[in-house]
Amino acid sequence: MKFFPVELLFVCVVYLSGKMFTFPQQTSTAHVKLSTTREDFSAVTACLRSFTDLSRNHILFSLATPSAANDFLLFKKAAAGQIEVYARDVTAVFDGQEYKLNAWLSVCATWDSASGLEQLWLNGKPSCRKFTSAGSNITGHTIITLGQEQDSHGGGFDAKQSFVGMISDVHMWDHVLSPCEISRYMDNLNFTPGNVLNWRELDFQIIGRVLLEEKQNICY
Ligand SMILES: *[C@@H]1O[C@H](CO)[C@@H](O)[C@H](O)[C@H]1NC(C)=O
Ligand SMILES: [Ca+2]
Repeated sequence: MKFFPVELLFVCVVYLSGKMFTFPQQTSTAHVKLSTTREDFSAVTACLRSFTDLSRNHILFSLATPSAANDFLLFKKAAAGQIEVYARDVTAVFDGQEYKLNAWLSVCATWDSASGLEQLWLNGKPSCRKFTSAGSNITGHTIITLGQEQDSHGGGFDAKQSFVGMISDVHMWDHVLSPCEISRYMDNLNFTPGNVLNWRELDFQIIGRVLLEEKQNICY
């Protein structure tokens, strides 16, 4: 189960440990759609590992609901070191991030509606804690995409914001993980998998040229 022809719509739940999605070209169509039946979030943690050589704007994680296209979003800006995290359509920019090209990066972002605070974690390092939006939940039919950024619920893609490279180990929780739990994810130790998205039993659809491949282990 390695290659999927272009334009094939593929739906399944697979044990994805040791695997990655490869997004091999810039398009405004190719993406992975992640399914969840959960619809009401008062807090979120999303984590993934990514590998890219893009220095332009690009999306890492896009969660949209009918009322907010940027309900929860991780976005790498073209400006060096800047990563944006949106919650409820409001963004905070995290600057000075060591976003290396051509390397696997571990990225997590948290938000909770009680305080309205977000935090970004990159390769084990926490960011400042910043305010975006408090007092309302992420509510309504949730569509999560990898590879494309949603400007509308499930669509509105822009090739210039697409992701090219590899993504693995995607998890999402309905609460803010403790710093210790985030460190365990980042260090690839035992951690409690996501209760909204769990890479080990991910429910997904591939649309367009995205490949599910084995992660490459380099021998020294
Ligand atoms: C927000 O979400 C939480 C968790 O799903 C839920 O318990 C709470 O009732 C929601 N609040 C509102 C105002 O809908
Ligand atoms: Ca966009």
